[in-house]
Amino acid sequence: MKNLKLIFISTVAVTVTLGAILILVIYLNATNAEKKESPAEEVASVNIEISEAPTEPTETPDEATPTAAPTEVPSEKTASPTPTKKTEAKATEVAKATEKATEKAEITEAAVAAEPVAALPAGSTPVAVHGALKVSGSHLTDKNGNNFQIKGVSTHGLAWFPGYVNKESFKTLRDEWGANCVRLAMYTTEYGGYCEGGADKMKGIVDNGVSAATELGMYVIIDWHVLQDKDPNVHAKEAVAFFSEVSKKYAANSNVIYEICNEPNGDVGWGSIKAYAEQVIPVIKANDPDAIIIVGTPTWSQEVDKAAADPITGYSNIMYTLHFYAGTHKDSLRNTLQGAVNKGLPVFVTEFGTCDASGSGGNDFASADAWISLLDKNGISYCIWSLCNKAETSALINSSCDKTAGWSEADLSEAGKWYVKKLGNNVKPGSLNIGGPAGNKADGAGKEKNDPKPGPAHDAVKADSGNTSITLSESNGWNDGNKDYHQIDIIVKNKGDKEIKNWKAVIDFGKDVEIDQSWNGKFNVSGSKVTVTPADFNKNVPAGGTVDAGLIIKCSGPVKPSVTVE
Ligand code: IDC
Repeated sequence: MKNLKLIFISTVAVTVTLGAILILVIYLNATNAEKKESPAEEVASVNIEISEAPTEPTETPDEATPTAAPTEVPSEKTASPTPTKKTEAKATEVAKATEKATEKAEITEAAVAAEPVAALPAGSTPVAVHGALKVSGSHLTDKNGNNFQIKGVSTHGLAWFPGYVNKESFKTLRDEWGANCVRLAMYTTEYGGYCEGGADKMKGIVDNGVSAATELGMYVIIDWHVLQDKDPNVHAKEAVAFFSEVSKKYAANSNVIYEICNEPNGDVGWGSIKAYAEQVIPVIKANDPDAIIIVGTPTWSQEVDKAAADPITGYSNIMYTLHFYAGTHKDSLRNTLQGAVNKGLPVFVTEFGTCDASGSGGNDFASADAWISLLDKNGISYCIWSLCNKAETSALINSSCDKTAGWSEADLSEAGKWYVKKLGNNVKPGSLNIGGPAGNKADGAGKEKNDPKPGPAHDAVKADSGNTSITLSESNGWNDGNKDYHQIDIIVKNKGDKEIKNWKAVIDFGKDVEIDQSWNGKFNVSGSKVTVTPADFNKNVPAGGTVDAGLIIKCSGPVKPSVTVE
């Protein structure tokens, strides 16, 4: 009897337990189903609103304007991304969509955020720990299958600023800034670019960059920097040959990533870009089947939605480019990005700036912060533009600083300081080389050794008199069909320990020149000579201090200036 009672009680207990488990399983399934469905609903609503934000090339102002001067490049680029009336009218909706997108990112993507570089064991390197990367869903994972985010720095055009492509430079980025990658921006055209006779020189600089990054265990992106040529198909043949060569050469380097067209623009649509990519990708894959390849998108790499609607199939490890300049591109483009990521598109922000799309103008750090938090939440990799000391807002190094490595905080531009702080986890406060060893001087052996001086560029020239030292360097050069333009940066340095009360430089260009623009000084031209005296505000140079001035001259052909200090 006792036994029977026991059996009965046990049976009831087992039945009740099984029932409870069954109810629990049904409940959990239902909850999961809801979880899976809700993002889809949100994606749909986000997409509807995104479609109102026009980024169509057809709505851009005239793009045929020749880019005679660097100041004109910006206007062309700013033109397209500037919100049109239609976008403004939809601003509230777009803002709402972004809120939704961001909320969603918090819910579904929070786990994506990658391990900071700071977590690396002492003495190790990013590549030693993370090895060959893979594309997994919309982001990268490392050799251990963990989410991984590249946070890197793009060089400026390799032809303009080759002095920063060296091990010391990259080491500072790795150890003091916390960057794990360098992007080598190799312009295809402009300034003696790869397709304008610069192929051998460019390959040499790329090789320096890849070797330096490899020795330091950093990732490195080889960027085929399509810009003025607009349509990557224009130089598809050269691209195929180039990528075939480099992918063979670096097949064993697990740190090399290929970016096959920086920013298609003009009226080239996704279909043509895809067709171009489908020529280049198999060539790289034949040498390096697991290579990560990043493909640009229409309208200066903004239309990732087009790629999301029609991605490249049949290959692993393909990613798509989105570029933003925080002063120009805001909620509308952030929405486009989130929409594409929600559809599972692997996006890589290989280039962004904190200022406007011209690379200059003011910084918009509030917008830049919003961008970075969106990228971090989604585990999207990024590189900032650009590692140089050009007198433009996007340059990360102050134009008065000629070091190519070991920068102190004071050597960094506002954008440079912001980025180093952004990489925050990685850089301990004060670990920047403040007052530490000087890097390679841009006017010294360090730079000249690496500087192949393509196109109209010339060596930095320098003259001293007493404690005044004046350095000239050509930071930009272009041709408008009739004349050659040369942008010459002038740095006046007081090497002494007493204030200098006045200064004067005489530059001889060796041929007749005209002045197109000038800044921070008074300029007098006579034949081949330009006399530079201070503006009213920069006559006095404090002990150890510098003054920046500069000019753009017009003439025919290259120039080889010399300078004397008077
Ligand atoms: C800019 C440089 C500037 C140079 C110009 C033309 O900052 O010094 O004169 O190119 O070559 C991009 C491009 C990038 C641009 C940058 C800023 O990828 O090459 O660099 N930008 O205009 N896309 C959007 C902005």
